[in-house]
Amino acid sequence: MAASELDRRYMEAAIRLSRTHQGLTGTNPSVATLIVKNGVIVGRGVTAIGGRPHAETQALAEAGEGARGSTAYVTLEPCAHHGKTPPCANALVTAGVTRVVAAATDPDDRVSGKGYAILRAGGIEVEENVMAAEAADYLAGYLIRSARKRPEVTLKLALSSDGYIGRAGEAQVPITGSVARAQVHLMRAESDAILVGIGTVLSDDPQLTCRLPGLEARSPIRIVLDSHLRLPVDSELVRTAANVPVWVAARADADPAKRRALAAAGCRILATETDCGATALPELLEDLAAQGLSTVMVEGGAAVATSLLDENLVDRIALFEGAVVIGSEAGVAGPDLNPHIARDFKQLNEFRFGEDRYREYVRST
Ligand code: AOF
Ligand code: ZN
Repeated sequence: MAASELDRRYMEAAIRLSRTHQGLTGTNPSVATLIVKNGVIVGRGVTAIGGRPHAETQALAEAGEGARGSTAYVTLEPCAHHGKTPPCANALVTAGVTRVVAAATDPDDRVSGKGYAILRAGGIEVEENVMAAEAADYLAGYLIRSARKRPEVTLKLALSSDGYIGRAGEAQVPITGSVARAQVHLMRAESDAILVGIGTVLSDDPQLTCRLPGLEARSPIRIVLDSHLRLPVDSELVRTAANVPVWVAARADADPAKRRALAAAGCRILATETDCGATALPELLEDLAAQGLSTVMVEGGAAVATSLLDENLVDRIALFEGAVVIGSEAGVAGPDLNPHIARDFKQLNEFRFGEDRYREYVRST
């Protein structure tokens, strides 16, 4: 039986469920499973915090005997490998599930089609690629890390209505309102790391944490591109480094005394061969992926954004536009986005957050 409109609606619900652990599952993607029998959801599962147990085993445990004769909706192909637990594909067969509707195929070599093969060999009817694009959007960090050996890079920008990112000589000029700011904090919580250039730290002294009530513990790693270790030891970032990690990418030959001072304050120093400009970025991102990071959100400034765009290292642009007017006398220009958007991106959506306009673009090339 081909996928129906109802199948798509269950899959949509599963994709939304998968979002709840986005950023919390380590190198494992956050995936979800819904087990549906006679129109009733009898089991739900989302990859556990830390990455295990997998979604399917939890959903099957909740469904119990109810899984027999059911349909399972999975946002990623069920695994086929023996990790800490037996393969989810086998668990679905053993539980007596009769139909599996799946969104994305797992690129992991240990799975990649083998999960579907186990299901079919066990007599399960399998529907692949149902809402695959929507699921892939949520799995982007995992899929990009797997295909490109680097994290998914999201460039977050807030522009005034006249197109500026700040006012010269002034720290943290408010450009968007409270609703948009809350959304940015949620995006931080869902990211593995936030990345900024040292210029942004020196001018704004930002915290870059998630300060949404109840989600404070979900602040991501904060990464500063700082070739010459100019990061002040009394900055907000360094003062909070014991609670929320701070990684500093610096030249290997940067001042050893400063290196020791930052390390003593709890920062981790990542060495790069060259200045942290465009040339060091691919290597740095590869290093971050090797250390298990799947998603990085870039929050400033214009130089870092321009380098990443020029190197084709941006996968997603999250563009907030506020009602504020800054004026050309003091306006700090952002990166020149338009040629990049026209050439390499397509618009994914558009919302309003309070008074502010939000548009999201994803790479189309
Ligand atoms: C699933 N369900 O919920 C997730 C899956 O280290 P392990 O044993 O946990 O395996 C990690 C791999 O499992 C990961 O690379 C991906 O292929 C798959 N993720 N699979 O059946 C899940 N999160
Ligand atoms: Zn599994």
